Formats: sequence, C-alpha cells, structure tokens
Amino acid sequence: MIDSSEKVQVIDSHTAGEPTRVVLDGTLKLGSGTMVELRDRFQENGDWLRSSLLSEPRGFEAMVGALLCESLDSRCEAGVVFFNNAGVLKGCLHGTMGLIKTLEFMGRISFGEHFIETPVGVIKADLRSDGSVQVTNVPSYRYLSNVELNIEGYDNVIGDVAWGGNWFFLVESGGPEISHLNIGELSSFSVAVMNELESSSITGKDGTKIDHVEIFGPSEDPIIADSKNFVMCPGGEYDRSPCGTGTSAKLACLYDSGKLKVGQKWKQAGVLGTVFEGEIIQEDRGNIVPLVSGQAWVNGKYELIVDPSDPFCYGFK
Ligand code: PYC
Repeated sequence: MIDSSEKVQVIDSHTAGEPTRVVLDGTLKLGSGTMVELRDRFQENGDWLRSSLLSEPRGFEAMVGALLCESLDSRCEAGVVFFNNAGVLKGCLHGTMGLIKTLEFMGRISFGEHFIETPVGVIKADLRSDGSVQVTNVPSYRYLSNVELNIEGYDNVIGDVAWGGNWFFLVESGGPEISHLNIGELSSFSVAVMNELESSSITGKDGTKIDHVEIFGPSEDPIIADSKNFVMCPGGEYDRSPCGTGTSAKLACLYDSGKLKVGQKWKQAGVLGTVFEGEIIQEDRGNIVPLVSGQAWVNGKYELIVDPSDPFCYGFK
C-alpha cells in the first residue's frame, strides 16, 4: 500500500493477441538479487502495484505484467518477474517476446541473441530480422500421461501433466470445441478441470499445483497450424495467444509419445487463430529443450498514476 501518489512508467505490447505490460521504473525499491529473490520481495511488498496495473479501471484481467529488473548474471541483458491478475507467474514466453520487442523499442537491444533471467531460469531470446522473437525455453517434460478426469457433462476427458515453465494439464480428448465463439464453455470446463485436479490430488512434480489448463482440438487449416488450443491461466482468464510455455509442454508430450522428433517443427494455433512455431532442439533423458517463436508488437507507452485517495487506486475485480 502507498501513502502518496506514485507515477509508474509502462510500455504495453501484445504477442499474438495476448497483452504484456512492462513496468520500467524503480517504483518498488526491491534492491538487487536473483530473480527468485526479487520475485519473493515483489510478492511481499508489491502486490498493490500488481493489482493497480492489471485490474480495471487501469488494466484488465487478461493482462500480464513484467517487472523489468537488473540481472546480476553478466550474460543477461535484463531480469524479469512476470505476474498476472492472480499473483506472480513462473514462466511466460509470450511475455518474454513482448519484453524483447519492448527492449528493442527502448533502444537497449537490436537484432540477435539476448539472455533474460527469470525466476525459473535463464532464457535465450533471438530478435530476428523479420521482427519475430524466437525463445529457447527451460527444459520441459511430460510428467504423467493418459490421466482420466471425471468432469460432469463430459465423457472421456483424458490428458497429460507436463512442465513447460509452468505446470499444465493438457486435455487431449473429451473437451469442448476450440473456437473463439465458445470461450464461455471452454472457460467453465477449464475451471472444472482445475477443481477436479485439486480434489483428486493430481499435481505436478513435488506436489506443485497445476495452474494452467490447455485444451486441444484440430487445426482449421493444416498448412497454417498442426493443432488449435485454448489455454486457461491462473486467475481464470484465458490466454489470447497459443501460450509459449503451453506450447513447450505440448512439445514435451509429443516427444514422449514418439510423435515429434528433435528438429521437427510444430505449429500451434491459439483460440484467436494466431500461431506460435515450436521445435525441439535438444533432448536429454526425457527432458526436451523447446524453441518457440512468435510475433509481438509494442502498442503503448504510458505514465500511470496510482493515487491513494482514489477508491479504485488498487483496481477492482
Ligand atoms: O506464453 O508462456 C506463455 C504464457 C503464460 C501465461 C500467459 N502466457
């Protein structure tokens, strides 16, 4: 909470339709440290900023925030802590693509490879001359396969649990039709899946909560994409993009079931029809290293004012 008005500089972008709001200034005095330490300090002291920036009337629930930090790792151009309407996020590839385009917009980087420190590891991002961003994600893997869930009103709901920088339940059969005209049903089905995972104690490794649900359906055009998805994020909002960490989890499942090999490409469309291209570049004892590329655009640069006399200064749900 704050005692007097704060001005917060942000740059907005969207990646394949999914927004990212990069917070530029040192409004929060988090000091220096690893991104894990800064994430923990942000969680303790920065929740007012998180909710102010991402909730109405200043933001909206689908927005992802990216706190731009200095990294102590000399390889890294910057560090980042991602957050959304529910709290801090583990990994976020659409956000990484947005951050790279933002750093280019700020004149800090140009074409080529850059390293970014995140709380889940160091990520390599290549800003390519066609304007796209290709991100080498953290090692990803399938943890559980063919898990059957009991979801009222649906038959044969079967999926996998996989890590791609976040924990995902990937619904491979029995889910609703993937269409932007069907967001309501896709959302309520995803919430039912999350609840069922929790009540059946189905988790990621070490008991970690699965906080993303990804539902798959056929691609409308096999030349444009291999598959179409809908991704529900923690906080109950859906990803407007095909979700980079979700695409990484999908690549891990395809690899583990022998359907995709190192070097083969996979084009994943999201619910709006925008596409991320994925590829496995390496494998090591069941873990794969995913490469995911997509397009992001900077679409705003603002100074936001957070005034404690405003009854909605921290936003409302
Ligand atoms: O692209 O990895 C991603 C992501 C995670 C949550 C929203 N987008």
